[in-house]
Amino acid sequence: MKRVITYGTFDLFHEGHVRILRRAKALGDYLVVAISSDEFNQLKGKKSVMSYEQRKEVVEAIRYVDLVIPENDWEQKIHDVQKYDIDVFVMGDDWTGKFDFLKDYCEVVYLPRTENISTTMIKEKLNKKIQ
Ligand code: C2G
Repeated sequence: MKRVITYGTFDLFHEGHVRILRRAKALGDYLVVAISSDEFNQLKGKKSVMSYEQRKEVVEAIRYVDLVIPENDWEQKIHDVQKYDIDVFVMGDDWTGKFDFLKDYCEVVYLPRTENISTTMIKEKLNKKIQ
């Protein structure tokens, strides 16, 4: 049983999120997704439209996802990798290099981001429509 983990906000869920989760799951048999709490989002300087509970409900419904846990701080990743017996840590390549310290504990994989979609783009489109 190869176990994979990935982290993110997953606000306004879109195909970029689907594709990273699909590819992460394809690297193993069991996928854990750590979703940023509302408080941690503030720390990240992100204000999500959807609350943690809403984002959790959406991600839990994704066929590739086996378990959703909260991401409360930057420091929990080593603990999570050990607690959930993780073999592979996956992130989009906008994070390349940022989590290489995890290589002492598991495989670290950065996957290409999906082009032309982001939560920010969706918000900008909506704002234009309202104006
Ligand atoms: N992503 C992607 N393609 C996009 C948008 C996002 O592959 N067009 C990926 C990101 O690279 C990330 C995941 O989807 O791996 C979640 O993206 P966000 O919700 O923006 O999460 P982020 O703010 O990057 O949080 O500790 C790590 C952080 O919590 C990551």
